[in-house]
Amino acid sequence: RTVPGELKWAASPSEGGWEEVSIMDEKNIPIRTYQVCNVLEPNQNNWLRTDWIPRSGAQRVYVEVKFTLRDCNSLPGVTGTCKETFNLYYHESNEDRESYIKENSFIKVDTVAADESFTQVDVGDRIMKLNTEVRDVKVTTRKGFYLAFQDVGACIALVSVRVFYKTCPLTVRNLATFPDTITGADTSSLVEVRGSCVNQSEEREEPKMYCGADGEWLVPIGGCLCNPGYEEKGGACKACSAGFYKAKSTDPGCAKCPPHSHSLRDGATVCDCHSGFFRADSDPPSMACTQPPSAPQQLISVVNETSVVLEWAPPHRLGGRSDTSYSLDTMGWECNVLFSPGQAGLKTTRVVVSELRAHTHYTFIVHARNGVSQASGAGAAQSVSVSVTTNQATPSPVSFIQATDVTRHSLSLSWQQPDRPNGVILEYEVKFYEKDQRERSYRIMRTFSRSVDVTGLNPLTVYVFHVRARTAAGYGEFSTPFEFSTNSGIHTAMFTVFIISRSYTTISHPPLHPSFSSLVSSPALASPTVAGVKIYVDPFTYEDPDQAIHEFAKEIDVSCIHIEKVIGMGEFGEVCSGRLRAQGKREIYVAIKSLKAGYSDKQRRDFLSEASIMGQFDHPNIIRLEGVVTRCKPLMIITEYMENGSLDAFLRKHDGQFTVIQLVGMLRGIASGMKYLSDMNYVHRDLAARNILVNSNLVCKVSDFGLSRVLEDDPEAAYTTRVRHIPIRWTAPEAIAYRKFTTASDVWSYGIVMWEVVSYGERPYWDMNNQDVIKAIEEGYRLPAPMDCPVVLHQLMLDCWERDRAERPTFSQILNMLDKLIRNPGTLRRTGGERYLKYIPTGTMLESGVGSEVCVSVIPEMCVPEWSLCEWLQSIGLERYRDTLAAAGYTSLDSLLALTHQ
Ligand code: ACK
Repeated sequence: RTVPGELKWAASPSEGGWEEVSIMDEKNIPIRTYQVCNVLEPNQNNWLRTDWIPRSGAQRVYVEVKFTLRDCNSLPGVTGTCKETFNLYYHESNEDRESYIKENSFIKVDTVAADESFTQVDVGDRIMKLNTEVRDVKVTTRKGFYLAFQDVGACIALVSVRVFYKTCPLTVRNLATFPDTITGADTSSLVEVRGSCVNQSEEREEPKMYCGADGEWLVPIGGCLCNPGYEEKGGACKACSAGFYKAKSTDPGCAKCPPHSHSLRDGATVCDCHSGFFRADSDPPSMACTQPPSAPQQLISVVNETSVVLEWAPPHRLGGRSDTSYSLDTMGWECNVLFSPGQAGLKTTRVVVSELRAHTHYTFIVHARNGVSQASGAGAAQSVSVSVTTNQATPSPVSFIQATDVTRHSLSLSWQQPDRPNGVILEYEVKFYEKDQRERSYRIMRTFSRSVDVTGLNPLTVYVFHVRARTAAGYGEFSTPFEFSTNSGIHTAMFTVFIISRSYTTISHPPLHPSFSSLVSSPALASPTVAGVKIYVDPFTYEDPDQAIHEFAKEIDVSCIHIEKVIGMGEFGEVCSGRLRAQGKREIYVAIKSLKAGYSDKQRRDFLSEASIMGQFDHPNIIRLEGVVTRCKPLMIITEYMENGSLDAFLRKHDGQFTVIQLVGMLRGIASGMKYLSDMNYVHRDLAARNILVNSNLVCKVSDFGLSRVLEDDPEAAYTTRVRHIPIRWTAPEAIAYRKFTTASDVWSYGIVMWEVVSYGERPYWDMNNQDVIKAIEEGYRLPAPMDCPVVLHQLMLDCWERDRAERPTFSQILNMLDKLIRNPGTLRRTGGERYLKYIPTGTMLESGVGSEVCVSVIPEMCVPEWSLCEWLQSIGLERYRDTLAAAGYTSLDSLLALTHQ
């Protein structure tokens, strides 16, 4: 169609067959055609052949032919000779050499018929119906090919022949470039193409696609990712701009530099830290730059003979990291010093340093470091130090005993000096007995040297020997037992032998406490009274602790106790549950606290002091002492059994499961117990939910009359144990600041217990650290009302937390207040929050006198009148929403319950 001059395709026959004719098209534009119209003559075989067409890598070519064809029926008298089709042929060849048509070498592609034929050839009023037919043919064997049109007697004009092949066009998919690709030889064949990553990108997975026969790209697989410092934009990888970075090719895009870092140039893979900030090798680039910590704070030391407990608070500045660790150095170094849990890489803020020399001055340095301490250049950790002097201590045990010169009746014993003599050894004590006899009868020998000849032994008998050393500080512990057997040898020796029977002599002293010396004429009088009220006696005023214990606690025969199982760990050893059948009494369940073996005199004293204190009390809300076992080991304290264990754990286990009245019932019990203690002039000092026990009837009882108050008279202990023994969160500020422990400080703690109870065992001040708690209280901060806490209860808590202790209520006032609340449950209506209380049980049983058991779990429930929506909104300070809610159709509390967060 587009060729202006003559095409000069080969034709056969060269005359009378296909002829090149110029005609006008529909738009009267002259075009070239090849025509043939020998419809009247039979046996036509007219060939027309194109010029040689180079294949150009194509494997399948498409031939689009446009032609017109005359309808045979419209031609009179042509029956039998007129045809309405022509045949398309092709022939592959390497060269454009063939000047004539080799019909035999051509292969037929198809017989082409017209979709449309026309009936007239009247040029003046032509109705040309152009047909377009496309055929495709595989050409794979030679460099090019010819096409040929065979006419067998039709009336045709070829108007246009277009030959083409298809490609999948150049494209970028998943950041990989795929080149322009020629389609495959077969209509169903796919050409697999490998893409190449665009600039500044790398292969994620080999990029591949398939080029389909129609020139469509199919099934993209794999792809590329922009390099670090680059991100994808419009199918290309663009550099991250300044202030942004991309660390890994797999990161989704450029991200803003994390805090305390910057990037000045485009294409940053990491942001540089601002000066003074650092990144540890293991820190990801997405992490903020951080700083080393400041020094640990408030390092305190508690010396216990040759051990020191060091405790400190975390640094004020952690530098934005959570990997602070501590290490310890000692000045006045000794190689065998033990650090527990360790000396370096510590996560805890407490270390016990033991096996120090007695009476020696040490300086301990505690360093704080974190992941960037090294990177910060100095490598130096921030540190704080403390100096201590260890106490006098008894010698460590003798660790090895040897027997020589063994005869029938004697042997020679020798041993090494203890590893840590802790002073000048004044003498050694050897204790021995026949193994069969156990310790029922034993002998003791004392000597200044490190050996002794033992005589007067029975022949062929196994003896057990223990040796201990004595310094000015007293006896050390006995060595572990060493067994030796006598034989038939003969030996004589002369040594002093002391035979000691195992019995204790008790010397009675009157109590030493000056305030009681006028009241108590004889220590045999159990508890003093002031104006008819019983007053508690501090067992530590007795010089002999055993006297106090036997005064206030009943000795129980161990055979009456049946231990069943371990229920926990106490300060001094296991706590077990079991049964006690005292003579003439019914069997009861009891809790049994025991003193673990290897205790010191002081531990024994502290352990039994709790029983001496508890034994003086008799109140339904104070844990009842059943008695003690002191005459055989282990020592035991037997108390009533509280099925539900300690209150804090119990509440956490039953979060949200009690009515407000039940909670107030528990608080009432505790207040009642505390009123009794304060009437007895007893200051608890460690009132906290963990020290309240709960029985199966939900009755709460105050327990733990431990050793927190023991240290008061020891000025040194009071100083060093100051922070360690004070439960900061529960303790009144004046007690923390200057150890002013009074009933008013117990009232402060009671307020905290109220908060613990109403919040179902939440930790007061959550995870704030002790120092922050002290600061916050100092600045006037007080714990907010727990969820669903009635306003009146929170107000009572706030009253307990008055800074001026004289302003705090007494336990008697607290008790009256709680009783009032229980009698008028309406005053406990909720203050908002999620749990809406419809039914509040009343507490008729609770009206019985002070000190009676409160059995809150069986209190019947009563329906209280419901609030109006308006009253409720008022109570939570949101009455301004009344009209909005009303306009939306919420007029009752019931309808409001259907509201969701949305
Ligand atoms: O929370 P608990 O179960 O209650 O775990 C501790 C553990 O022993 C160590 O003190 C439990 N416990 C202490 N005294 C008693 C007691 N009288 N009755 C029941 N459990 C007790 C306490």
